Amino acid sequence: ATLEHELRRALSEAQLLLHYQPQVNDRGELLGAEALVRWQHPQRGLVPPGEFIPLAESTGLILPMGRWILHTACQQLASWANDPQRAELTVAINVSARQFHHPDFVTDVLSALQKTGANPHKLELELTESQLVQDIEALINKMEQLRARGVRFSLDDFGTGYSSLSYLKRLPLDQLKIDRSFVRDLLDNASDTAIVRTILALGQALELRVIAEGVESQAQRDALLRLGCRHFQGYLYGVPQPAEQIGAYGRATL
Ligand code: G
Ligand code: G
Ligand code: MN
Ligand code: NA
Repeated sequence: ATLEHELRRALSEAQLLLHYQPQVNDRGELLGAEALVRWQHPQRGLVPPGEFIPLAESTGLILPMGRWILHTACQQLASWANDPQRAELTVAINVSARQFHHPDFVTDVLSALQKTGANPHKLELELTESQLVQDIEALINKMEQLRARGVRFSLDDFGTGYSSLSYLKRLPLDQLKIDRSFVRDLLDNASDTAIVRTILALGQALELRVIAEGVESQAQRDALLRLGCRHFQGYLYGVPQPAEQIGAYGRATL
């Protein structure tokens, strides 16, 4: 069977699952998690998204897959809402360009929220710069419709794309995610330090929260903190993991 055929079957036979990666504040308190899709393949084992998301996008399978991801992550939010230990957690979802630009996107998000009873204020949608180069009026309009219900927006992999600053200023965003490529060599690369400092200053000027991705060591975290970063995600705090493990130790400092 071709990979496309297998991917279709993955959807109908419930072989997809979501893992969640912790996001923490400067005190190491768990604030929420980013949902990351995995494919539990009957023969190949756990297939990472880098190996099937591009195919899902080119075949259009990303549409039903994206709806499943939205629904499942919202179900998780609704379930955490009933657990005193996890009630305040947020969930971030990666939205692909094709999914976001589909005419039904806003309706799909609202329907996932309504069907699951998830709190829209706890839902964050991650967009990447490359998907923002389209019709800006239509883009802002979609974002505003969802923001009116409380949904928040993050700009993922920030710094790796090519959005102009004037463009960025117009977008109704809530958060920038510093791409992990800048965090990786932060400790010994002066350019990366300057870039991170600039992104943090930009966040401050535009009143956007900034979270650093790919934080793997305490030294990286300390350097980020000295530069003024207050939110972190990365292996230092946890790999993407099954939902049951998220917050299993309460809001204990990670
Ligand atoms: O988890 P991992 O590092 O392998 O993810 C690789 C890439 O796949 C990342 O760029 C991530 O944004 C993307 N990805 C992971 N989960 C999802 C998802 O649920 N939807 C979309 N559209 N992309 C995802
Ligand atoms: O593109 P996006 O930011 O959505 O992708 C997140 C991806 O980054 C996930 O696939 C996740 O597995 C990976 N990731 C998360 N934390 C770290 C980290 O600390 N180091 C590295 N190298 N990758 C990470
Ligand atoms: Mn992401
Ligand atoms: Na990213």
